[in-house]
Amino acid sequence: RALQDELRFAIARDELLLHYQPQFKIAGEIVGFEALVRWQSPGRGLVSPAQFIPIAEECGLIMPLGDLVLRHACREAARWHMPLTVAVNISPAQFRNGDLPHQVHTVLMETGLSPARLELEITESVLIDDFSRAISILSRLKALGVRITLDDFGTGYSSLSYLHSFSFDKIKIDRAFIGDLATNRHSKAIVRAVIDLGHSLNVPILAEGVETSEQLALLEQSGCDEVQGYLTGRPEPIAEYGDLTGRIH
Ligand code: G
Ligand code: G
Ligand code: MN
Ligand code: NA
Repeated sequence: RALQDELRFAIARDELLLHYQPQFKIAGEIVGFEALVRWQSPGRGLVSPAQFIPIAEECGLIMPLGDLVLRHACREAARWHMPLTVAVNISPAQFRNGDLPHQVHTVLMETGLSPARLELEITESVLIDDFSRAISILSRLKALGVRITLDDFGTGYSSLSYLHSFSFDKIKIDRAFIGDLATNRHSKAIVRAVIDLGHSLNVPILAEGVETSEQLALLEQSGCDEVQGYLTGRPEPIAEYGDLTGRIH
């Protein structure tokens, strides 16, 4: 309750900010950034989204919060010197309520960001909720020219039928399988199978949560397309990546 009220004020007082984590081709070329929201609270310090996103989802604040994140990310990316992609996480609640394609269209118009530079990261749970509605929303988003990424793949209710029903532009293997990639032969087998599956479907695979050069080498051997993780770059204010984006603060 208290946190909920604080969060409501935080949105109004502009205490939310975005950190950006770089995503790379396995050979090293930068592809883009994932926007990750943070709450700079006067009382609590820097609060993780793992703490406040679930609360925002429960009380409906995810709608204004999600709009703010999308708007900020697109506005910021439109100013980058290089035409890199920006990936924005979309909560299942944003999918269920409101009109996401209309909202995305409006934000693209207002910010002038090229649709091809925006990637929306969704999880399988949106497809479970209301499958046919979700497919219709995804198709409308695709028609705008934005890219759709399947996030956290391999956790939750991974169903191969989802990959059959919709052409995702990218699949992110959940970091749960990357963490013990070097030590757990099951994780290694799963990661290889997902990469092979992606290639058969013509969908690039990004491994998230890459923390060691050993993991990176194994991913490269397995033919993984892209990587993201603490090894190659932490989530930081975009100013920290000024040399990559051409922005100098
Ligand atoms: O950045 P961090 O690892 O602390 O994020 C924790 C969780 O919060 C992750 O599951 C991430 O996807 C989610 N998250 C981060 N930023 C956003 C956002 O802007 N919107 C939504 N819906 N989730 C986010
Ligand atoms: O669910 P999603 O994939 O959006 O989650 C992104 C989250 O993963 C962010 O909170 C980010 O801080 C976190 N993250 C990014 N890279 C790493 C990493 O190398 N290791 C771990 N443990 N977490 C990471
Ligand atoms: Mn994500
Ligand atoms: Na993820």
